[in-house]
Amino acid sequence: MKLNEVTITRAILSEQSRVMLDYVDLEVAVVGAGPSGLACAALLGEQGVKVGVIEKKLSIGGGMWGGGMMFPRIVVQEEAKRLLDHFSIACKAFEEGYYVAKSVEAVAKLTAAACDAGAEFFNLTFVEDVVIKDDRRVSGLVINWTPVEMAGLHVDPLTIACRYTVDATGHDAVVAHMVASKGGMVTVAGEGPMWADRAEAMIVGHTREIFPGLVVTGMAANAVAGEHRMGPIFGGMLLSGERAATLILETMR
Ligand code: 48F
Repeated sequence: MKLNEVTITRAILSEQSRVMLDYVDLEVAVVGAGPSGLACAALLGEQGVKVGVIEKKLSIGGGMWGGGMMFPRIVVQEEAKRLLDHFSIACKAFEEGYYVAKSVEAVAKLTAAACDAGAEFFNLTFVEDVVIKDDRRVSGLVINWTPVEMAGLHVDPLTIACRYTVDATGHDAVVAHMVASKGGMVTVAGEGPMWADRAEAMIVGHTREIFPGLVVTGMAANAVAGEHRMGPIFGGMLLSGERAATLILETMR
């Protein structure tokens, strides 16, 4: 078989154009492909929800890739071990209640689970604004290519519609800040100093709909609540992603 470069180009353009047109309108937009966003997207996808994951960077995985200070291992506590098992992420017991997993495997398996569940990934794409109309609800997102922002180019963005947005942008709580900046409808307290035990205990409770249509998860949930950070223990991120998915399923269906 002789390969034709133009056929390869046509295959990529036609398939991605089809997907992008389809995902102009979606049920849930997960902003940020770190551990909480990936878990949320995978669990929503498993329930048949149309999910798009929008990730600013080229790579998927957020802060999970780097493990702890570039040692590619993460720690997960007993409460979240069932989610490691759910996503077939191998782990080793360390001391009682502490499990160690490979950060790269964890990202790869969460990503694969989200793909298998039908979630679509839009990487190199960033959310630069939200749509809020008379119904006072986040009903869409304004997106653009990351290289446009990096190059400082003046290129107008495009807009997609979504029933729910999940702010899974980590420590910066980017989408929550956007809503907060539009007239103080939401307050972002900012995250507190390191306190792993408390931060992990509180994160699921902080995972909530902070504004109609906008659910915060992962470190974004703790940052909005003024809660502590926890470092390279990731059980809370997975449990928070699961909580965000459950909240949305409960209200959407
Ligand atoms: O930071 P990140 O991994 O978020 P997370 O799921 O997990 C936090 C942990 O990694 C770690 C921790 C664990 O104890 O504290 O920090 O809460 O992933 C956030 C992702 O959001 C992307 C960003 O590139 C990263 O991959 N992101 C940030 N801003 C935007 C965005 C944006 N405006 N549009 C799209 N993606």
